[in-house]
Amino acid sequence: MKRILTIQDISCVGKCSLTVALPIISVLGIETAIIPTGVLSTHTMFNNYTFKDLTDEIVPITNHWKSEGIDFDCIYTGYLGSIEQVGIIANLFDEFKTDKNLIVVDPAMADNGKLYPAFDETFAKTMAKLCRKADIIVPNLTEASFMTEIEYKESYNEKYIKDMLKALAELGPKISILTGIGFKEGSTGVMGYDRENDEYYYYEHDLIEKSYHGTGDVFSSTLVGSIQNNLTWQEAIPIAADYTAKSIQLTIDDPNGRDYGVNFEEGIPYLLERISQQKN
Ligand code: PXL
Repeated sequence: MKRILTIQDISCVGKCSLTVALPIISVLGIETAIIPTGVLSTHTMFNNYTFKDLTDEIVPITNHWKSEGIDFDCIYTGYLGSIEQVGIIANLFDEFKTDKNLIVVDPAMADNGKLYPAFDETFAKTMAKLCRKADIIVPNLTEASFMTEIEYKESYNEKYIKDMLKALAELGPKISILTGIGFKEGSTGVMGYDRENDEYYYYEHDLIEKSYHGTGDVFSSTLVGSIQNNLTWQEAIPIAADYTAKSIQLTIDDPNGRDYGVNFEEGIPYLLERISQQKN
């Protein structure tokens, strides 16, 4: 069985980061080790959330793992709490990187043109440096624009997106995957760029107008879990995008739905069906 290490916060209520990554990656048949970077009562879109920083735990945890000879097929990071933490994770990548394993960075820090409340532009620049060490990065357009310092645009054409992907590639990752990219009214999609082969891939699907927190984490966790099931990144993108859209639709359809995160749980049978179809 493959083993992923995912490094993100625990938002106790909110359906994002570890409470999304752990169930999704596990259900895809991958052992999921974690480093919780901090514990929050809720995600940061609630008011008055509590936050306990766990930065001091990271190095002792990884030192123990090193002494036990524990290694990982993939290391996947999401929301990280501070600049100091990003630096520690960069060292962790150096220590645990092998010839075979995959490093995936989802620079979860911004959306809709704005940084999340806990971050500033210096944090975004530090996150850009972490991307140098990644095989795959998964930003949305806002995160990409903060990291590349290219102006964020709400309406754009294909050239703007392809230039953004090239600028992301210059940060260092082999593959850059931009989420939430639509060129037509009523549609959205995901565009990826493979720097070594100079190849783009675009997957388009219907846009569901309502947006929720945690959808980026559903997408990235599914992408990572699918790739660890030996799918290519191009095969993994439609599954991750469609499962995210399904989770949004299930949330909208639920008369008792809560709006702080998406109903990825009831979409799990759909996800498993898609993965098994792709593997056959
Ligand atoms: O990736 C979303 C996310 C994760 N963790 C925390 C957040 C958010 C989004 O708001 O606040 C703590």
